[in-house]
Amino acid sequence: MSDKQGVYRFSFGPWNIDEGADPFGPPVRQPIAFADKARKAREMGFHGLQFHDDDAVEDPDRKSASQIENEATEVRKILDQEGLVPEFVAPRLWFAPETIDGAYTNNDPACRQYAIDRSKKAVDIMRILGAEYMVLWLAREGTYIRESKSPNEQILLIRDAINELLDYDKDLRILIEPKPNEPVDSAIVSTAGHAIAMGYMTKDPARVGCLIETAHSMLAGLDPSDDMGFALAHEKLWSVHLNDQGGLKFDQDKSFGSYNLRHAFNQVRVLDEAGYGHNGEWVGLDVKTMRTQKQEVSWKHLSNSLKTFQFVLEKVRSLDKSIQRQLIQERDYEELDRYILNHLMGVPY
Ligand code: GLO
Ligand code: MG
Repeated sequence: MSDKQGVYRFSFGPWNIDEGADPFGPPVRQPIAFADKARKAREMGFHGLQFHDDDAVEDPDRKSASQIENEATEVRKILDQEGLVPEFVAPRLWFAPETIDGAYTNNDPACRQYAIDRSKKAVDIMRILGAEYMVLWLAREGTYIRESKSPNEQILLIRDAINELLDYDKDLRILIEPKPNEPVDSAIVSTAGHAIAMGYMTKDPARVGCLIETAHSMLAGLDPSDDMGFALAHEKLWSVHLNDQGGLKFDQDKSFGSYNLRHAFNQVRVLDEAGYGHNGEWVGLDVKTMRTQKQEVSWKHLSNSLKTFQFVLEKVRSLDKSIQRQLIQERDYEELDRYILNHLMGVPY
């Protein structure tokens, strides 16, 4: 455990202010221009933005290198104007027809090649934007039925693809964002353990870390603060996606702390006690606008999540460690539970 407290820079992605479409209904809000989202980000107190490759350059598959350069340069100008930093670029490897049955693990070698070429374009975009690293959310690497792919082969194909990207850019750092399911029934790199082990299999483990998202840990039936602790112990927690989730259902991406404040408290406690952020690690949010929200207030889940983080951080730092230590020593965990609940509720202890 570090004796430093954490230092925090916050980010979100343009997809986190969305139009409200879901699998059962169409959009209910108008799209908001990127420049307006960037301005809002600054006004709300964020320090950076996250990107998919096509958040910066629309449909990069159809663009020449110079078109990519021009479009990404425009985005960079907007970021500079707002004083925002691009945190990462993630190749969108789950949209194109070539990725229907997976990207790096597709059974068709031509589709696998598409995924690698697309990822290299994402690296190029990352460099033009000046983003700090690449995030790999391996959305369609997995199966709908087990007999369609070999699990060990999938792992080796992902390793080979990552190795190729590490060769493509000698300074590239990749963060794997694990998720156990959705969109596929069963993802092959499903937990923090899988993501970190995957990194160790590559040719340069020092350049591969992970990003833990609250909801993804919960969908795996795990406690996000434990996953964060696991990654911290490996010195691999290079970013987080904070949000919340009401149990084992679809990926809800609710505002941070909105379902379970104690979960939120423990995630921030684990980060803060480890001195998170001193090596430049970001606190990213990956939260979705409620479909019911009106256009002009469609960013409140972001400012709410930020406020909750600050509130919970204050609770983490004002926890009386001597009481905590004493109750641990007495092994009176019922009393420790009481103390924590009183502390969170603002009731005198
Ligand atoms: C979806 C993921 C997704 C990623 C984003 C960046 O469940 O959380 O939002 O975080 O595509 O890789
Ligand atoms: Mg995420």
